Amino acid sequence: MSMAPIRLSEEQLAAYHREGYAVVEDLIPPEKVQALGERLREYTHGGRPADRLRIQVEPRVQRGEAQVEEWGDGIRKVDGLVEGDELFNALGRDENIVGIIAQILGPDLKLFRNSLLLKPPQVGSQKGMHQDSPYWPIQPMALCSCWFPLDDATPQNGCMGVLPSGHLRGPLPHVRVPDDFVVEEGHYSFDEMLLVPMKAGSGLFFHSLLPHYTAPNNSAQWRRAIALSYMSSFCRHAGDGEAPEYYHIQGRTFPGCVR
Ligand SMILES: O=C(O)CCC(=O)C(=O)O
Repeated sequence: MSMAPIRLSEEQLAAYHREGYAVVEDLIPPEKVQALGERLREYTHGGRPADRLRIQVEPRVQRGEAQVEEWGDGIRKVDGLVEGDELFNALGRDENIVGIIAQILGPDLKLFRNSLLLKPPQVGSQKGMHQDSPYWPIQPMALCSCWFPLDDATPQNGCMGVLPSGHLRGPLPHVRVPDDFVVEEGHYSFDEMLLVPMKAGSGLFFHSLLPHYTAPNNSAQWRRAIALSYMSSFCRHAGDGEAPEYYHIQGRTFPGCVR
């Protein structure tokens, strides 16, 4: 039995453009969430070679300021699974995710990044308030990420917090602080932040200029999430050095635009 594709309603699409984000419940079915979590654990806790992945360990664990039982329990971020793993590859091309992204960005799409963002119990650190585009060498600054948790994301274990409509302020000044790169103080207030608790498998689609934040995980529960960030093939690479070849998802590519 084929299921009807999941898409944003007209109201949800209008809300995305107005607020900078949209939540889609039950985007990824539970059995797929479970399979992704199991596959992830094979990379982080043994069973599959992780040497081709880009792995970031929690800075406090790295510095010996926090202890974990196993190496995999201190991992903060894993990049590059869509390119090398067939399960994650299929996820990057998921009909529902890509269909919704195409509603937002149009049909010609490339993948900018794919990351597993892990907040292990007790040691998962905060991600300070930031916009993604100031980190990224892509113009115009209008990418869209699909972020979804593999565990229920709660205020206690580090669910997303967003500044609704903050993408309309354009790029805000960012400053380096220890272990992070965040919106400069005075350009927002935490009072404006809306927490977005989500069930595992629900998806948050958000604009690359939407300021967002996640708290440290002081709970006993994992908070694992996957972020897939897409761009229109009309975007340009605006960084230093040679432009990388970005993963092609669907549609046309254009001369002078991202390869
Ligand atoms: O998952 C997190 O804790 C932070 C995610 C984030 O900042 C992002 O996906 O841009």
